[in-house]
Amino acid sequence: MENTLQLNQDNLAAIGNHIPVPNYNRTTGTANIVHIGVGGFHRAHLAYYLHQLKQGGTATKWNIIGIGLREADKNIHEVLKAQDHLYTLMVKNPDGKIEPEVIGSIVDFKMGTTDSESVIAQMAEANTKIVSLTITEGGYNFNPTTGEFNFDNPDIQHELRHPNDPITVYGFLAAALQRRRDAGLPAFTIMSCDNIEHNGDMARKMLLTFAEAQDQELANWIAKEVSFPNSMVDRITPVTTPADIETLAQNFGVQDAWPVTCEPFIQWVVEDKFPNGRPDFEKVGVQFVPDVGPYEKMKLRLLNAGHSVLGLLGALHGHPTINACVEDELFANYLRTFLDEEATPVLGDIKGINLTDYKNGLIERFANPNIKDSVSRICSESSAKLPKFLIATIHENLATGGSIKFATLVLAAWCYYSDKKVNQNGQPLEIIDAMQGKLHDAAKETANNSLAFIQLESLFGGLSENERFTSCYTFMRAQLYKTNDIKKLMQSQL
Ligand code: CS2
Repeated sequence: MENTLQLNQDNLAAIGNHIPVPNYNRTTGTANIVHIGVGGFHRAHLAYYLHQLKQGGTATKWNIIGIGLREADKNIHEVLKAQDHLYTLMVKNPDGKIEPEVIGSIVDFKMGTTDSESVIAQMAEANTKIVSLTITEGGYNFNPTTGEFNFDNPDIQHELRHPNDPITVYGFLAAALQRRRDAGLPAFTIMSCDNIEHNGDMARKMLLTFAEAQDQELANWIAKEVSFPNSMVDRITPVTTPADIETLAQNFGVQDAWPVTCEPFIQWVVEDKFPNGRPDFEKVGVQFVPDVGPYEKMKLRLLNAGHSVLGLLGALHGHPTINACVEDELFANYLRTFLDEEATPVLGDIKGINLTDYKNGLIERFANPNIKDSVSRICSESSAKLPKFLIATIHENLATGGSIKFATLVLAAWCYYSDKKVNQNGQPLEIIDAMQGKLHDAAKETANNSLAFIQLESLFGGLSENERFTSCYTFMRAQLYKTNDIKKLMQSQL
């Protein structure tokens, strides 16, 4: 398209002739949500919900201030700064239609790595009512099997010794809450938006453990004053590709260095525990419920686990995307059988939800051919995801005598994936995992000891001592290493 317009505040009116743009005043509000972890998911979810409210003329005083605590956040910080914190959300429909919209609810962005004082000050200021988090499963700093805080993390050790020089989310939260307490200000609400069961309870437990090691009185104040609503968050948000940037410029005339793409589906179920106020999110479809536990469990054990099943098996076979996996009939059958025979029986009662409809909906979402969600994104940080998404289901089925073979095969595939680092056709795999080295060494060691991989206790939590599991796993692993044919193995289990 000729006349592409660079996305920024000055061009907003002109861009509005091409695609929808914010119709509200974007100056800093009097009630802020300070958000840590401004990745694609936050920009497709919380920031979008708030944008919708503001478009509708409510929540006028509410704004989001982004925070980056990792070196890697520098990139998005730079991009958003150059665009006056505006970005485009491109909703990709299954029929191929793309609906882009400029989102304006983020109004500022600060980096903790270079400007920790201004991050602490921002969180400590009276206008900050909520601090929200999308720091990923790995960001919570807990041992996946025991659920206990990891004091071995050198960053945590550093900030315990230097409370004025925070690095992790816990150092920043504690420093800011300390200031609020000293200033006689009410605490902010800490709202986790990550894929962790009881995410609010987990954030609370981790922060309190950290604070207790730093300052018992502060820990007591946090325990009494800070609210941590649990929530279930959902919207599939693939990694942005150069092709997305190109499509936005060519087809819609907008030059945005980092748009976000996502599916049309969106869901947020959250506990209504916001003593310091919140926007009227129910007006844009957010569900406030007394207990999100069943919703979280359903989503993590069906959607996220389903993703991991397809991702790891698909990576081995050479399927590049999740939709390519479900277009393959064998993969679609395998996924459905895993969901029905292993994940569903241990879910318990999810009141008011028809699980068959939910699973049908999931498979339709996975099949959206325009989302092109890469298996490498899904497999990234599997060590932080699988214990909660998949391994928990195996443990529960072992306890109840339920089927375990579909999930166990995925663990054998994970061993192969970590060991060989290539797919079964010899093509290199893009592996992103904080535990990559350990996983690789343990997987390699299976040449001598077939159980070496699942003896990584912090991930598998005693599975290697369960005979029913080890005999199933040993068989799957041996078959896979012998045949180099994941589909043959999947087929043989159905
Ligand atoms: C995915 C999630 O990270 C993953 O492996 O399963 O990012 C998933 O797309 C979101 O949780 C959807 O809400």
